[in-house]
Amino acid sequence: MSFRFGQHLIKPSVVFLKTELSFALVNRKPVVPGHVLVCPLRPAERFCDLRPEEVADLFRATQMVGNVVEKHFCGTSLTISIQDGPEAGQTVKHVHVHVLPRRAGDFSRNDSVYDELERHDKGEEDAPSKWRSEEDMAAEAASLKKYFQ
Ligand code: AMW
Repeated sequence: MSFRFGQHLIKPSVVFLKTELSFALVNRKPVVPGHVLVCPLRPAERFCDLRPEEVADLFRATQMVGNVVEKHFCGTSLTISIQDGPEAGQTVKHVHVHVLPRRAGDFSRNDSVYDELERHDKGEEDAPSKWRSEEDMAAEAASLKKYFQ
């Protein structure tokens, strides 16, 4: 069974967590190592479209995923971000929480992470040649899945 992520159909091999109402997948174009996405199973477009139980499940899943990617990628902090609507930089019309492990010095200007989030999946930056291979993504998902077993 594949997962819907806006216009994309996501293979189960790149999904590393499924809860009652949410799922988490690895990113084909991560801004930093371990940059993953947490989404509601129901393809709602905007954060305000989520039901209270979906918000609760999404944020509990985000908390668990944050703990895991921070540990697995040897981070010491997290950037957690939602681009909610096109003017906020949202390209995939399905609510998703970006979770990025952070370390000292990973960006020379700390908040440049937000510029990168804005840029990384638009225009030339989103060329298929810049995406990770499915094998690479599936291997990362398999490593992350182990934390939830
Ligand atoms: W948005 O700009 O809509 O806040 O973020 C979309 C995110 O989804 C980006 O990080 C992008 O790299 C990622 N992405 C888009 N399509 C896929 C896909 N098929 N598999 C994995 N990640 C994807």
